[in-house]
Amino acid sequence: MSHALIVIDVQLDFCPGGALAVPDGDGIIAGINALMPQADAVVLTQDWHPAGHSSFATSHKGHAPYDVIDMDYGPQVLWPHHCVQGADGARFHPDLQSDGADLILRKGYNPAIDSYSAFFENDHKTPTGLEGYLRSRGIEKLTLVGLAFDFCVNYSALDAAKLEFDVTVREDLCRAIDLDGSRDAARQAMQNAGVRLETVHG
Ligand code: VGL
Ligand code: ZN
Repeated sequence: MSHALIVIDVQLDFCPGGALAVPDGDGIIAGINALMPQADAVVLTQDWHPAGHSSFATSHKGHAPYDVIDMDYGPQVLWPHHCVQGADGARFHPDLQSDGADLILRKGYNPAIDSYSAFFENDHKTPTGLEGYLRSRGIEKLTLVGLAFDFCVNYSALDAAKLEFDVTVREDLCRAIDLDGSRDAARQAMQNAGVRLETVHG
């Protein structure tokens, strides 16, 4: 059974010093690099928003970062400006071995819809194309790592499970934003969906 490593959003804006820094976000990079040679395929995702994206608080008058609003497709957390196409903060962390990637998948480029998941935008309908890529390469088993555990990793893992991939999240190679208990909620949701949460002590 072919196996892919899916590395979610290890970008400068999600690391310490970045616009939407995840605590210790860069602490997982060495461990991720070490997993790359063991995978049949390595996919890196890159959060990639146009300026003025609808997920940015500044695009909604009277709203502040971390407010939650109702969009056509459901509730949406508003974020600080982050991962703007072409900006430094959107680049991969320089320590991430991006040369090891078979595919770099960008997401969140649609101005009107956010895309946490690597498989579908936040309307849960618009595909990114990743499913087709993996299936046409004969991949059935996925290991997910990266940032943030409770948002993009969580959404990606839930979609992957729904698509009937065999999904493991290496929790030790993820870090969480943890907004209002979102970390525990994400763990629960992934467990309920049949996602394997694994921590390797090394
Ligand atoms: C993410 C919030 C906004 C993530 C991306 O990668 O988890 N979180 N955009
Ligand atoms: Zn984003």
